[in-house]
Parts: sequence; C-alpha cells; structure tokens
Amino acid sequence: MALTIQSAQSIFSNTQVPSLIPATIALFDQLNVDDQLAYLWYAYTEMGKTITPAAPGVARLQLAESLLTQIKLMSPEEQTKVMRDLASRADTPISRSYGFFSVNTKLAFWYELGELMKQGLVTPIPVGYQMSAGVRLVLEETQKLDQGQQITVLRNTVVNMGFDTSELAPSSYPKAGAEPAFQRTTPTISSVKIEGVTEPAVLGYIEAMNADNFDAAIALFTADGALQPPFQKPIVGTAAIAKYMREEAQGLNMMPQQGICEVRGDGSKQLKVTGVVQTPWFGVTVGMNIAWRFLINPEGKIFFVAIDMLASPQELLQLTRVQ
Ligand code: 45D
Repeated sequence: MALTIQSAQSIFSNTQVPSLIPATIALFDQLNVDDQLAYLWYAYTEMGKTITPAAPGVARLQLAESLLTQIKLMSPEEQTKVMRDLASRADTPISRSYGFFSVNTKLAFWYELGELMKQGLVTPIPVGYQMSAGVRLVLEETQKLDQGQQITVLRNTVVNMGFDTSELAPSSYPKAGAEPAFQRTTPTISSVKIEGVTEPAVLGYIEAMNADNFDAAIALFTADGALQPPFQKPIVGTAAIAKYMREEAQGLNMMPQQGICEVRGDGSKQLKVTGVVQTPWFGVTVGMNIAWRFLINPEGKIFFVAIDMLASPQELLQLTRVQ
C-alpha cells in the first residue's frame, strides 16, 4: 500500500484537540484595524519583555533597514497610516515590501519599530486610543493561553500583516539571498534520548535540527516527503522543506521527552513524540509544548512529520491512539 500525505495527516489524530490559538486569532480578525493594532500593542507590551534583545540581529535588521529609514523620516500621521496599511494588508509599496520579508524579518522589523517608539522616533500605538470592548475580550482570551501559545498568536498575526505577495512574481522586489543565522544562546543539545523511542530517523532528525544542520535533516526524508508546521498545510518535497527550514527553523532548541512507536502492516511505522521547543526569540524563558507525528517508511525514511502545538501540558503524556 503506497503511503499518501492525506492518510499520513490523520495518524494519532487525537493530537489535534481544538486549540485556543486559532480561536483567539479568529476573534482578533474580527476587530477593526485600530483595535487590532491596539490589541497587539497591549499584548506585546506584556509578552515582548522577554524577547532576547540579540535575537533580531544586525544582519536581520539590515534586511528591513530601508523600510525602517523611510518610516523614521515620516510625520506621525504618515507613520500611523503605514501601520494601518500593514495591519489591513493594503496594497502599498511598503506593505508589499513587508509582504516579501521572511517570517523572522517581519518580526525583526516590528521589534525595531517598537524600539524606535521607545526612543520617540516613531509614533506609538495607540495615540489617545480608548480600549474597546472587543479588544478587552480578545486580551482576556489571550490571558487564558500559556506563554508558548501567546507568542504563537503574536507571531501569526505579525506574519499575516502586509500585502499578500504569494501571487506576485518573486523578482518584483529584492529579497535577501540567505537568511541570517540566529546566535545560539544555549549549548547545542547533542545526544538525544526519547523515552520509548529508538527509531534512528527520529533521533537523527532531532539531533540535526538542534545543530541547524538542515542538509542532514533533509537527507532523512523521502524525496516526496512532507513536513506540516503547526496550523499549516504540508510542505511537500525536500527542496521546499529545506527552504522552509532555513527560513523558519534556525536556532530552535528541541527537547523531545517521550514517545510511542507503532509498526504498521506494511512495515512502515508511526510515531508520536511530545516535548518542548524553544524559539531563539525568547530563549529559555518560553517553552512551547508540542507533538511531532512521524510516519516512517519501511526503508526507515521520514515520509511525513507534523508538528502540533499542544492544547495543554497534560497533552504531553497523551500518547495513546484513538481507534
Ligand atoms: O507597535 O520540527 C506589534 C518547525 C504591533 C520546523 C509590535 C518546528 C504594534 C520543524 C506587531 C505588536 C519550525 C515547524 C509593535 C519544529 C507595535 C520542527 C511588535 C516548530 C512594536 C519543532 C511585535 C517550531 C513584535 C515552533 C516585535 C513551534 C512581536 C516555533 C514579536 C515557534 C513576536 C516559534 C515574536 C514562535 C514571536 C516564535 C518574536 C511561536 C515569536 C514567536
């Protein structure tokens, strides 16, 4: 029986319990633009405190420099308009340039805008803003999330800002050739032990990812293999996965704790591993509880891996399968 991505997506399907993350983002999406910016501002003032100041990095900020310079030279009213355009995904030159940024450059751009606000060089949000009931509601919902879930909400809203450039030819705006590396703040975790798991492809994957050795990680996949990030569709094929990893998986600390492995009739194996992941943006201060769901083909290669954000820490121990 040939393995298909569609059937792979449903292994250990009880992992994807309804999550408060998409629910919170759906509430956020219903706010008007000024309310959205105000919500983000309040949320960021709380969560942003623990951002590792070195994370944006000089190289990453250089990629956003021309936009930041333009914004610094604007009047406060123009600055506010830029932020509204970004939040409403308007089609403007700045909103387009932003749309071409990688995820981490988008985060670095906003980080620096926040710094410029503190220095009084960019007008802060909100100016004379009165908090609406809608904003209060979304903030209350956000407080029910754990820290790892909260920073995921913040990251996803920042990623969705700007003009959607996915339909535009990539050549129309310059983009950085290579993604700058994050400086690792903690020593590389070299020997991985996962209670209940000895599968070489899984241990090798975690070890390679913890060393940012994406070539080694990719070599463990089948050519038609797929990786499904949290709340996203699968990314299919090794070239696409490699590009994604270089842009979004740098500097992550992966600390898998336990797992189970089941051999299937055709000799393939399905594994579920749970543990904690740290992003270089927050270092050791925020841990995200996640699950990896692997489908390994009979030859020992990764055909599919999904990464899910867990709804609660209790889910870390939820390793049985519904059947
Ligand atoms: O003025 O095995 C606002 C994969 C507006 C790879 C702002 C993975 C107002 C495979 C925007 C608020 C990657 C999938 C200012 C594993 C305003 C794999 C500024 C998983 C100033 C395990 C806002 C990785 C700012 C995971 C600066 C789960 C906000 C990674 C900054 C998760 C927010 C990473 C930041 C996450 C958020 C990172 C820096 C959730 C970072 C979040």
